[in-house]
Amino acid sequence: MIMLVGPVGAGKTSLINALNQDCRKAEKTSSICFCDGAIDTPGEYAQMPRFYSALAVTATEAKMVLMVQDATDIRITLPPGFAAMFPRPVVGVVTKIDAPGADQERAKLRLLEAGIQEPFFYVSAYTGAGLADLTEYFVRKEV
Ligand SMILES: Nc1nc2c(ncn2[C@@H]2O[C@H](COP(=O)(O)OP(=O)(O)O)[C@@H](O)[C@H]2O)c(=O)[nH]1
Ligand SMILES: [Mg+2]
Repeated sequence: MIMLVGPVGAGKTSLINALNQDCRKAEKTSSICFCDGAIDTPGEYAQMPRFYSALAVTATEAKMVLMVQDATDIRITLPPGFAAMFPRPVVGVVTKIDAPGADQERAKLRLLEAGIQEPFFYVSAYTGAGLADLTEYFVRKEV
């Protein structure tokens, strides 16, 4: 089981759907959702400190946390050192690498600032780029 964390619109639900080869369009996620072998979380939870404890507790249900960073997002949305809050290994995933304005280096910097270490994964839910690498990593780590 993996848990996905990241701001509103980062591409968490789309990534879960793509990993499951589910072509449904992602609907807005309004509560923590145990679905399709993953824990999906509302973006607001990563953006509002009062929800952090809920995220940390829910992470105990997962074997790994995916911290999702949108490659097109110029804002700093993840708090510094955010990764240290989780009781599970945190892996950085950069989404939307297909999109205009995507900047993988900037996205990587955001993840480093959030306290996440290599390896980072660069994916697109639209084109499927990078999904095989990520899936292989899950298999290797037995999540
Ligand atoms: N270009 C592009 N857009 C994406 C990708 N993944 C998600 N999106 C779009 O980004 C928006 C937010 O996606 P969503 O999965 O709902 O994000 P969430 O709030 O993190 O769950 C939607 O309009 C998606 O269609 C991607 O890989 N490439
Ligand atoms: Mg969502």
